[in-house]
Amino acid sequence: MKRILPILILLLSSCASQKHYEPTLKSALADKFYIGTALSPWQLTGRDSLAHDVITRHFNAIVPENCMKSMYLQPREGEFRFRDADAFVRFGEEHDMFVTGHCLIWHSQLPDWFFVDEAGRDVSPEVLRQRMRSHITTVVGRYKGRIKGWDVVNEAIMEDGSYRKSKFYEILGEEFIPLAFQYAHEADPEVELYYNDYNMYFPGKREAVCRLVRELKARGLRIDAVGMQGHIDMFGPSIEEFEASINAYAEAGVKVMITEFDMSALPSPWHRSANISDTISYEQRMNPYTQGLPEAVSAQWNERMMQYMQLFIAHADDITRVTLWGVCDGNSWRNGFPIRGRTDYPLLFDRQYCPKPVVNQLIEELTASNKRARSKRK
Ligand code: 9MR
Repeated sequence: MKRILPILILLLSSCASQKHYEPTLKSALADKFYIGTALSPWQLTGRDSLAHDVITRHFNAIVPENCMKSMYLQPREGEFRFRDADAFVRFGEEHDMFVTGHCLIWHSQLPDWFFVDEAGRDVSPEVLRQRMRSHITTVVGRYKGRIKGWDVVNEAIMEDGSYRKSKFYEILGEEFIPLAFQYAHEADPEVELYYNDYNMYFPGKREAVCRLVRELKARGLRIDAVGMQGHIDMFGPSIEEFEASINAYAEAGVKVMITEFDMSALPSPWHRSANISDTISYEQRMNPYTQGLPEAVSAQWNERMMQYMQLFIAHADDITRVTLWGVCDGNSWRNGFPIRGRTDYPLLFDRQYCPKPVVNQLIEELTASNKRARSKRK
């Protein structure tokens, strides 16, 4: 009890004044874009009432952080497990949210059996096509009409514009991408389809993704949006770099979604990436803020986050959704990447589930400008 008491006091007293702060993020941004968050199964139960309050008050779009990846949905060939995914979709419906599925075809978090036969050899192109079709048809078909958009292919292109040498690519060549879009569209002709990737502001990747979009469209295949993940940090990318890609994707003829936004507040002296295999070993100096973020760093973080939000708002005609990769700092994957065991501060809500200054600033500014726009119209 001795140890729990301070935590209880902290939680009870935390952001009490802001708890009923109105309006919320989703109402302030209502005429701009959906504002979303990634969820884990335990956040759906409602037992964590603080998280539940933040999720349902501030967000109107959700994406599953892990439970719809192929290793969880189809751990063995033909054996599907939908319990967590079903609960996730139900949660979105109960709270009238825009539900996105993540992700159908990805080289990572994929069950071992997907590419190999019984003897452990690579399967033929034909078998892989059949496995892709069966996975996509079963999963998309199950949530037909309920999931509004799918990340069909995730992270298939490298920063220099070349194709990632995944098993999908090795066995099927570039064709695996159009095939995945085709199968998804056949399974639910109404559902929106997206290509999703990180480091989408790199010029090489940008050109290749624009080429891909144009090619899919030229073949008559459906692609509605490009997802720019946006796992950024305090040192880059610049607003201008990011904006150049928003413009380029929009010009290629699709909507843009910011699909996995978070901004690390920690030292990041490496090449930026969201590639989970790039884990770096722990060093104390790389984890300087275990007791909280110093005022000056927090001010910088909030200012840079505000600049990004303003960028997205300025491009609201092209951007249909901005989704944060998690609800609050304590649950973010970035505490473990690319170095395990750090204390990071990448999201809009802190470890006590309180909104950071940028949230209130955003709500205030949007409310004021919405009011001005309304009185102009009168
Ligand atoms: O946030 C996810 C984390 O919990 C998983 O351990 C990790 C495994 O690869 O995947 C994370 O989410 C990734 C997302 O699905 C695709 N883009 C990069 C994200 C961060 O790695």
